Amino acid sequence: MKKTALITGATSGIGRATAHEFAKYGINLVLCGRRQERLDTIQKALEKQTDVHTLNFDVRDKDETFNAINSLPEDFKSIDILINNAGNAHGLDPIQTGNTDDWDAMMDINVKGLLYVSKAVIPQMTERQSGHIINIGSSAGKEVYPKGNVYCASKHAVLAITEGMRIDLNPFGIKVCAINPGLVETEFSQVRFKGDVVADSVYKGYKALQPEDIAEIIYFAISRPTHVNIADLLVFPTAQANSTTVKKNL
Ligand code: NDP
Ligand code: 8X3
Repeated sequence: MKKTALITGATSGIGRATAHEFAKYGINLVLCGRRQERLDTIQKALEKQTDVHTLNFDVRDKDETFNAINSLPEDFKSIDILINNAGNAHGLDPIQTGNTDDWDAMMDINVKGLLYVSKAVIPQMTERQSGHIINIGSSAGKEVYPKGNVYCASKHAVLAITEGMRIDLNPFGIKVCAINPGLVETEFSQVRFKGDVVADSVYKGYKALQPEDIAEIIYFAISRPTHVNIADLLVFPTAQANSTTVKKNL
């Protein structure tokens, strides 16, 4: 029986690469994001390999999130795998000069958005007594770095929520996992620096992780036998030792 995965943030970076990886294995896909034209392009590319449905909603909007997930057609309604990936950083500023709109965006998307999507999907998993939830955290969820304040807080929250989910969903046999990457070359820095040229320098002088590296790890996690749950995984590019130590050849 084919499994169905719902992936948030599937229009770019890690989420899009995960959609491509899962399609190779014939997993049915519910791809989510706000940029419909991108969802359409990815759907068109992957439909040769598997069945794909797209959902356009902003995870910050609770009603939109519930309405979108509740509107899934019969063939896509039963979600076996939830990849909570939508998220981003907004700004890199000391706490004293941080922008409150940036703070709102990070808490609303990375924390509350993840909760809304999970709340919309979990009841069917508890009912079936099966399911697998992968939350994309970050090395920033394990370590705070200068000017990372609120982004790091949002990712620490993702780890706390992951642990809470694993405990509460344990009686139902639902697997819960956090995958925590270090530097991955995606649109992340374009978003964080609002298109500023500084974004171009983030991945220069070393080989950053590629979104496909994380996608392969996500597939590894979801393809373990029933009795194996990868609970928490930290992955860096070889050039990175921690949030502030990156070996660059510039
Ligand atoms: P990208 O910017 O490439 O992708 C972010 C994705 O999130 C997009 O598909 C975007 O879709 C979606 N998204 C953003 N805001 C919203 C929203 N309000 N509602 C719905 N979807 C939204 O970044 P990454 O692929 O790098 O990021 C994916 C995850 O990985 C994030 O949680 C990030 O924190 C985490 N991460 C990234 C690292 C990195 O170095 N790149 C390292 C560690 C963790 P759209 O705009 O179409 O809505
Ligand atoms: C993304 C990695 O180091 O920019 O979560 O916070 S970092």
